[in-house]
Amino acid sequence: PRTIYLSEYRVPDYLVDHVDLRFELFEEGARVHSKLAVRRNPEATGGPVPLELNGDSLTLESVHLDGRQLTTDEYQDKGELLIVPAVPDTFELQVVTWIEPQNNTRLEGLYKSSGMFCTQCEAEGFRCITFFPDRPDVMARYRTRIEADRSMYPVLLSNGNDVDRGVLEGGRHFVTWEDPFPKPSYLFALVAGDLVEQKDAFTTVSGRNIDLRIYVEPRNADKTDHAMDSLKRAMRWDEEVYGREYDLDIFMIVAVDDFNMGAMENKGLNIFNSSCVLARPESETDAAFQRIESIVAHEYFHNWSGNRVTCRDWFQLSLKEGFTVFRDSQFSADMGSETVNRIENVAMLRTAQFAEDAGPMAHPVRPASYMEISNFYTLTIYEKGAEVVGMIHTLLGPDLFRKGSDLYFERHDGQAVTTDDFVKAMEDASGRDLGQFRLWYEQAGTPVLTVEDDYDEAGEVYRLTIRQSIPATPGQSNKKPQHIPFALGLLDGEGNDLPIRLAPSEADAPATRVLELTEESHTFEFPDIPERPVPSLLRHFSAPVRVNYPWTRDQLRFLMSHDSDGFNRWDAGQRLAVDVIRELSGHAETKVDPRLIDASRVLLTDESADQALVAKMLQLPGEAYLIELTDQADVQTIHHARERVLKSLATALRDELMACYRRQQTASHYQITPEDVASRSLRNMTLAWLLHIGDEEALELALEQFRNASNMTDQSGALRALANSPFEAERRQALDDFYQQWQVDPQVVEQWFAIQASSPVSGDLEAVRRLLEHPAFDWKNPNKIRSVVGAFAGQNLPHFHSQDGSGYQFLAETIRRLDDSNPQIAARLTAPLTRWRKFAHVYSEGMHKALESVRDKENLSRDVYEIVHKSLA
Ligand code: B3K
Ligand code: ZN
Repeated sequence: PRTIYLSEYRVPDYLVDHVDLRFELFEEGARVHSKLAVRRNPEATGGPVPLELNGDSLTLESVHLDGRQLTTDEYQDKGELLIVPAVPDTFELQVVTWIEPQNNTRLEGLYKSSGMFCTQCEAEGFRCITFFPDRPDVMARYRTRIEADRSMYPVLLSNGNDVDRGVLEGGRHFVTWEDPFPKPSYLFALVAGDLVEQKDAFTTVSGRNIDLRIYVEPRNADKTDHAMDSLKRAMRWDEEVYGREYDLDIFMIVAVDDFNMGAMENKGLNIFNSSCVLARPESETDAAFQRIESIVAHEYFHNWSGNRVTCRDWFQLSLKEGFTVFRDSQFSADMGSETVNRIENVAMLRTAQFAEDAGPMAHPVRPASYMEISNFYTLTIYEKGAEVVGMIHTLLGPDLFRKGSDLYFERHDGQAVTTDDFVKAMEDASGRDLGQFRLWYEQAGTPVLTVEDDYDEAGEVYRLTIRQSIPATPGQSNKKPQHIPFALGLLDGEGNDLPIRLAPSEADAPATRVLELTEESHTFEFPDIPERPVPSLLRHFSAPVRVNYPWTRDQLRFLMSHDSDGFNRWDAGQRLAVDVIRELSGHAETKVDPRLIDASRVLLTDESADQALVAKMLQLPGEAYLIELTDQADVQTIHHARERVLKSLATALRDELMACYRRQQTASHYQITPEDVASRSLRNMTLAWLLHIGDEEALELALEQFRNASNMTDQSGALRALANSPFEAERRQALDDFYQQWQVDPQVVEQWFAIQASSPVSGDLEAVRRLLEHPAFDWKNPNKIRSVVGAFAGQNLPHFHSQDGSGYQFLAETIRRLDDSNPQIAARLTAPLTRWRKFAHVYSEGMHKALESVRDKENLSRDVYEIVHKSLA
């Protein structure tokens, strides 16, 4: 496969102003008639060039130019390219193609999911529908007529407003849609199916009335309320916080079961993976409710950050994704608990994005090259990209940031632009120089900050020296220092914030001060500090960096209870736990530091503390994070050390855990307030700890909770605790009962798969292989694959990293099997193997072998090829 470089970017030779599509949908395939109004791009240089259109898996039936059918020697059909050598400056091109959606297992372009037709065009799926300049800087107005059997496909949807409909011969009908906004082809969408709709309405700030509709299969009709409420909240929020109003008269969401990712922001017609939109309390967990709220908002926010202003080319992907993730995190923080949201985002970033940034697939937020763009929908583009936007927000402050985003939307409305254009708008609106800041987009790798301090008692001056270094990443060895906002607090002996001055007697000294690091090393002096303070570093995780500072365990405990920054309270607890787990690793005699037990006791018993934060603080750092912090990681040793800490805590705090469990009473009416979510999470956590140590009384409580739960958070929490407990008979029974109860609901069956596949107790490799044979498993459904294979490789680390290499071989087999049918999913599953260099030899050898066996498959897809070859390089 060929590598594509950002430096090769050229403006398109031809532009398309208008696209007229007609789809004839049948069971044996679909005929696509396309009529393009094309003109030479005035910005393109050089003489006339051939017209080149992208295509993929298309059967070409005919080509007409300005109404005249071209003979086969007037064009070249090269499969991936349709070339018409001689074209005038302005013309109309008509192309008819035949495609087979019913055989499309890649789930890109037009395909079928449980009997309905649907599309996925980002990034390069439109070329699987018809020949087209399939690149985001070609923006056109679309008119789409869909024709299909009337009884099988009563609902026919596309982007924009529906302008015409009627009945055709042979039991068929049609609907025509017109989208007034020019858009890139990746935002095109079509849906045809037998769906029910939930209707609602929204009045915009300027008084326009918008029709809201969610389309689902009839069996899911009772699962749309939460998405609809989330949508209305998101629409209001975007008006209030960003001044963004919705622009079409109708906004539609469709749920489909077979989908490669979470959801897609097609103009006016968002298509969602069922698991990211459908929920009711009985069958979905709090986590699902929260995920749905944030994804519905994310896709909605794309209407401005992505659709109205889109990407010039796919290297700019973070322009829309980083900014939109930043926006949806702000929204979630406003809807729930700010601190808890920050903790969850950072935990994910530090576990998974830092790992990506330190591995063979590391790339800048704006990559310089790729082979397959689908591989670049990464944590770096999304989450690190959001952190980069967040740092601009921190540096500018909320008001100037808003001025910047207003300017960005106004200046670039209707355009396809670059991350640089975004930064420029922020600079122009604020007057700040973000020149050095741009390195965040260009340099890969996670900066490491090393912090040293000293205190001058006589002069009452506290000094902080911060050094930054950025590790080498593939293709980038010598990095320049970056511009890093570093939020600092200083605590006195009582735990109060000291005012932080940069000059003596500075007035209005803040309690949290954002220092700006621009050099390799910076020394800051803080006067008027009457005693040696405890530093609270990188408050609110003000930059996506690693921080090294020699905290003592007493300092960490002190920060856990006193830091005014909730995020750093949590972080101090994590650092203490990491330190204790590491101390135990490979040392069977070492006892768990009583300070960790005491700290946990305080958390468990302090009813006045913010319970949402408490629930987070009590969770031990995950195995994946512990691995990420370790060179030459020994997974089994890490797993056992963490287990030992967990068991010591559960044993020592048995009564407190029981009391905490019994104290949690949520309102009988299910709500997803931060308080209720925290309460359910504490219940499930205390239960899990107690079952982990085989507590008989807790077993009774778990069984009761499992049987009598009125919502899925409680029921699956109990099931998860049982599935990870030593009570074999009860655990099997509960798993069987759960399946019997929920087998009609595929989303719950996915949870049932994942609970087992991710469980070190219930999910050894043999059990996981049995799940693949289960009648509910389906190799064509990405959610099922993720809930078994993904959960095993991503969360069941002791079994996946079995030292005999069987887990790796299993994953390699799965990837080889999926590579032909669904390369995107196969490539995603490859991620856990790519980091083989991170592990001790007993592991890395097996991972390497597994990668080689994938590499040696014939006709490897471009998706998997890129990842495997970069990982082995
Ligand atoms: N933009 C889509 C992701 C498309 C992935 C294509 N392989 C969803 C989102 O980020 O909103
Ligand atoms: Zn997105």
